[in-house]
Amino acid sequence: MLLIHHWDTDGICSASMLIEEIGEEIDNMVPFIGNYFLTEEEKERCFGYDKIYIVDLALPEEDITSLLKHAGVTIFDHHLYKPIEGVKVINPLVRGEEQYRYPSTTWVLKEHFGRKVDFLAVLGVVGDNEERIMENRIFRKVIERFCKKEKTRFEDLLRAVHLIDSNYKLNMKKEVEKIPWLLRDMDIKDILEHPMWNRNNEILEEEIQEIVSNEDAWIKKGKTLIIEINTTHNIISSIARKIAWSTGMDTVVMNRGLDRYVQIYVRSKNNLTGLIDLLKEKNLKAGGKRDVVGILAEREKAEEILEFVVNFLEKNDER
Ligand SMILES: [Mn+2]
Repeated sequence: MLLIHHWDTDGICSASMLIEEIGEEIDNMVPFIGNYFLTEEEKERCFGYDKIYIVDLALPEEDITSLLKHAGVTIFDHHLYKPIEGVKVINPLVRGEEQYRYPSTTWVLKEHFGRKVDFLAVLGVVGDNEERIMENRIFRKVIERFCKKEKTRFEDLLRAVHLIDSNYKLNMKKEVEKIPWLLRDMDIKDILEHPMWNRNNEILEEEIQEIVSNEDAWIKKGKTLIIEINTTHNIISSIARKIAWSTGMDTVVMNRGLDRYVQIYVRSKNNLTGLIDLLKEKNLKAGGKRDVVGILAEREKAEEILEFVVNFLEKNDER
C-alpha cells in the first residue's frame, strides 16, 4: 500500500492517523513540494502498488485516472472538487457539507474512524486555520476543551504547527516524509523543543518578517494588494495570510524565485470557487479552497494570469 499525502501539518497528521488506523504495512510519500500534481517519475513510483491512499491533497483528475489503471484509490480530503468516477472518496465537502464543519482532513478521518479528539486531530485543525479557527464557534469550543484536558495552550499548538511546517517550507521532503511516523511517539513538548525544527523556524520567521514589513513594495490595485517575492522557500501562503489578515484586503502574492514556474497565491474574503473553476477551464495548474487559490503559472503567462485574477477579485467584490 502507498500513502500520498500533503506536506503541511494537516497532511502529516492525517497520514499519521491513517497509519494508526490501517497498520504499518504502508509506504508514504509527498509530491515534490509545491506541486499539487504528480510528476512522471512519481507516477512511475506508484506503479508498484495496488492500493493507494491520497490524503489532504487535491490531485488533478488525470493523475488519479492514471493511478486507477493499476490500483484501487481511496481519498480522504476536505478540498472542493467534483466526485471522480471509480475512486472511493471520503470527503464531506463533495457530498455538500459546509467547510466550517470540516476545517481539516484530520477531522474527516476522526469522524470516519470514530476516533476521539486527540492531538493529531486538533493539530490538523489548527494547522489549516491558525488563529482564524477561534472565530469558528464549534471548533473554538473543541480546542478550548482539548487544551484544558491536555494542560496546553492554543499558542503552543500554533507554535507546534509552525515547527512542523518549517520542514516543508525549507523544502525538506525526506524529513517531511518521516514525521507521520515520528509523531506517533511525540507529545507537544517534544515538538516544541525539537532542535532542528526550531532552527528552521528562526530562519523562516526572519525572512517572512522582512517581506511583510516592507510595505513600500506592495502594489495596490483597487481593493487588491499585490506583493511580489523572490524566494526558494515555501512561504507564499504564510505571507498572503499575514498580509491579508493585517490589512483586511484581498491579497495576491507572486513568487518568481522557483525554477520552473511562477507561483501565484490568492487570499480573499469573497468566495473563490468560481475563480478555481475558471482557471481550470483555462487548463492552468490551480487549486484551493473557498478563500484561497494557488496557481503555478508558466513564466511567460504569469503577468496575464495575475491580471485575470485581479480582475476577477474586483468584479467578485461588487456582487
Ligand atoms: Mn488540509
